[in-house]
Amino acid sequence: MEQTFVILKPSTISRSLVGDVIERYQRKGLKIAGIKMMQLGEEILREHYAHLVDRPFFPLLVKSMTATPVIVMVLEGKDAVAVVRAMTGATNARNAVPGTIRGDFGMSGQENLVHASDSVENAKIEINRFFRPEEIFNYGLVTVPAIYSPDEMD
Ligand code: IDP
Ligand code: MG
Repeated sequence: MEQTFVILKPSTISRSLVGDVIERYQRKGLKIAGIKMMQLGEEILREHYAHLVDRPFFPLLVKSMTATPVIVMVLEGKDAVAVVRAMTGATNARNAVPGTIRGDFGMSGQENLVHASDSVENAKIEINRFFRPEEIFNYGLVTVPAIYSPDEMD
């Protein structure tokens, strides 16, 4: 099934919301295929946020993303990229719809709790950037037949 990439940002770690955020993904029916804690640095952030390096707020973004370790995850499910993006909410958490992670937990455009891949193509690139192949696990979830109909399980 499709995989997507998520970062629980320092705003999630600092506010002790790790359990609340992960619980949402699990309750939705997404499978955790990979998860680990790591300290990000400027080099990987310049790659990951290449579309933002020339923006005036980029130094603040690096400071924010390196303030504590982060938790990176690979989540798996049907249409996982679009589903997780929808659960994430708008970039500026003040504009994010209630019911989304940013909409329920955040008040900031920068300290917006989570990163989620925005396309299937970028999800593949981001997973490869942050995970080694042996850190991603292929295992069965006994709940799957209750989460999907047989013709949705491809
Ligand atoms: P996204 O996280 O919703 O995909 P992007 O535009 O890819 O949004 O931006 C990446 C991250 O950079 C955002 O999640 C946020 O932390 C930060 N960011 C984006 N735009 C701004 C801004 O205008 N001010 C401060 N931080 C920003
Ligand atoms: Mg983005």
